Formats: sequence, structure tokens, C-alpha cells
Amino acid sequence: MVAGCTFCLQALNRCFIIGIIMSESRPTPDALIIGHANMDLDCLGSLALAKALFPDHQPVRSRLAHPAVKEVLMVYQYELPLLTLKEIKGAVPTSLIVVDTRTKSRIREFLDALGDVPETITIYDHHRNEEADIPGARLVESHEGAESTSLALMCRDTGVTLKPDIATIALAGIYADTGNFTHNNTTPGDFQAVSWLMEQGASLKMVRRFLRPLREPSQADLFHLILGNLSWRRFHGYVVALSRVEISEQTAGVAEVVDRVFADEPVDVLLVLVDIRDKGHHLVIGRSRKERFNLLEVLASFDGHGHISAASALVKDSREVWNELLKRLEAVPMDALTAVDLMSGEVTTISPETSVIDASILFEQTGFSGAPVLDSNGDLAGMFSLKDVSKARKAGAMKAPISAYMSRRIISCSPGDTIREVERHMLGHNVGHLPVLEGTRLVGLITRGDYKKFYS
Ligand SMILES: [Mn+2]
Repeated sequence: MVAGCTFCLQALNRCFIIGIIMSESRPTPDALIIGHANMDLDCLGSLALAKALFPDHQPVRSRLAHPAVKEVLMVYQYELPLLTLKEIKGAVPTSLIVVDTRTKSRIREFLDALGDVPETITIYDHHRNEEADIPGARLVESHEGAESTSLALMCRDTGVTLKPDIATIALAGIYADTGNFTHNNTTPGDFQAVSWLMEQGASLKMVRRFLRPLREPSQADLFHLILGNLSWRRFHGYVVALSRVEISEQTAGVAEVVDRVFADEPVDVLLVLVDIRDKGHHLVIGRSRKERFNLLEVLASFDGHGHISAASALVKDSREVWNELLKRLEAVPMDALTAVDLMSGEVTTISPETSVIDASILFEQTGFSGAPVLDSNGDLAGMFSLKDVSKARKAGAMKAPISAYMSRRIISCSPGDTIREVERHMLGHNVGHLPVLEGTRLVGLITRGDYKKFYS
């Protein structure tokens, strides 16, 4: 018979009360799990899962935490006890596990608290675009939308089962980091992990509670402030919404407010500069819907971190951040996709004299549903499509030249037109074949198929 704790009736090695007493009476924990400063839901989910995977390690909380994280910890403080920075002061762990970041500056507060550099450092992280600069660390890289995903799948694959509460915390992390599975970074693995976490008893109802946006009155104020100062500008063909606001002191949950604004604004990119008056700091937060618009590069001179499509930077000096940001937006080379990137350059064309029946045979053989019609000078004279074939068939005029049935009202675009303009042409005029013209010369053709390929 194993000795049990009188209070929670668990075996001693599983009892959290003993655990707390032990951790207090043991000034130098031997093995620790840390995340990044100002932990978010995915960071917390990763801490919880890493603890399940490596039960001999103790998770540590960061000094600051997102409001949603604070709420989770309030609910689950006994299910997921976390050490504080004070409790690890001077400790020299033999093993340190770092989750949800690979960057030294983001774990500085933990390193500063420790007495010495741990013997082994293992990183579990999905920030593929961040610099891995923690010396001597082994990196286990993941490609999922949330780090909680890869750790949950590791639990699943190694036969570790979770308590429902831990599964709930992990589930919240995946929802948060994938923007409810709508961000570009979302992977099939994220869905698999969610499916497994639901099997472990995760509570979707609780997750919905934690993800509730704008829980603080100050967040609602900031939301309206950002919206009120919003202006739209174009950079490299992208529509960028910019907003600059000032708040009196640093508050948590600014990123959640920015997410909320971004969800409502039909723009490619949102960049918000928050001037924090009392400290003279500046917080830049960016969100992007376009893969080619690399926010990490835009924020590089501010020491930004995050992902290509969601990044932020805290500037602690008195730089002219706003002007520098605008200059970066102008200077960082990232050309928006244009018609040239979408079009097929090798286009099958037909001449106006071709008979409808021959064109119809061509369509049948090639699978095309339409083709540009070029006159003897090589200029675009019209577009001929399957629809025109059926018109001629109804009229019993299959032998007529296609010039009698082709459409002469041509909707076309230029090679440099952005995706947005291409979209406007194709969807606005409901054309399935958009010729790309340089002057009067045909240089390519964009079909519905090309357009769909772009989104796949
Ligand atoms: Mn993450």
C-alpha cells in the first residue's frame, strides 16, 4: 500500500499539497519548464502539456501574463500549479525545457532568476521564423499552428493520457494561436490535436469562456480608440490599415484588442502603434492576411518577434517609432502578387475565321472552356467561350465563323495588376477568362482555375 496524502487522498508522489511543500522546502528545483515572457494561452497550454510529458519537471510562470491566461490560472491553479520567478531564484536546474519560443530575449526573466545556466536545455517551439539563439539548446521544431498542438500529439503518440482540465487548457491554446482555425498557420495537425483533446475530455464551453474577447473595460476603450484612429494606406499593392493610439500605462490584453479590430477590417494588413505614456515605451502589433507580407521583416528594426502574419515589438527607447514604421513599410521589399504570378503565359488562341464547330472540337480536345481570339495583326479581337458555342448551336450556325458569336466587349487586366484588381475584374464582371494585355498585345490568360489554385 502506497502512503497517501490525508487531504487529497492521492499517492504522495502525485499530491499537489506535498508538491507545494516540497517545492518550497527545496530551494533549487532540479528540472524546470518555462515559456516566454508575458505568456499567452498557447504558452500556458504548452507548459501544461510539457508537464504531462515530463512529470519530473516543474513549470514556471512568467512575471506578466495575458488576461485570458490569468483567468485560466485562477480556475485551474490547483490542477496546474506553477512556480513563480521568486521560487526559482538562484536555482541551478540540471534540465530546462523551453516551450513556445526559441529566442533568448523572450526567456530573459527566467535566465536572470536562475543561479546558473542549466546543463541541458531542450526547446519545443513552432516559431520557425524566429532566431534560435539560446546557446547550447537542442531544438525540437514543430510546424503546427500552435505549440500546444505538437506537444498534444506527442502525448497521444507516447500513450500519455491527460486530465480533462489539462486538455481544456491545451485546447484553449490551440484555438488562440490558430485564430479559431482561420489563420494561415493552421495545419491538419491542429485539427488532429483538437480531436484528441476532446477525447481526453476537454471542455469547449470553458474554452469559449477563456477566448471571450475584450473582457476588461480598458480593452473596450482601446478597441474604440484604435478604430477611431484607423486610416487605410497602400504599400506595395497591399491595403494596410494603420492606427496610432496613446494609453497612460501598459495594460495587458492589447494584442487581443488588435485581433478583434483585425477580424472586423477587410484589409490585408493591420498595424497598430500604442504609445505607452508613463514609461515612454512603444508597442507595435501587426496582423497580416497575406503570406508575402512579412511582418517580422517590417518589425525587424524594432526587434519584433512572432510569426510572419502575427508579430509584435516593444520599443523601450524614445525613437520616432511611427515615422520609422512608415519608412519600413515603404522600404521592405515585398511585392504583392500580380496578374503575372497568376496567369498562364502559354495561351491557346484562335483566329476570327475559325468555324464554331472547329473551336468546339478544340475545346473538347483541350478541356478549355474559352480562348482569346486574335486578329491577323496579333491583336486581341474578342473572347470565345463554350457559352458562345451553345448560342451558335441553338441558331444552327456551327459552320459560321466565330467572329459572329465571340464577345467583343473584353474585360482584361494589365500584368502589374494586383490580386485585388484581378478579383474585381473576374468576380465583378463574372468572367471566367481574363486576358492579360500589355497595350494591345496578349501576354497571358487568367482562368478560374488559376484563381482557385492561388487560394489552395
Ligand atoms: Mn504559440
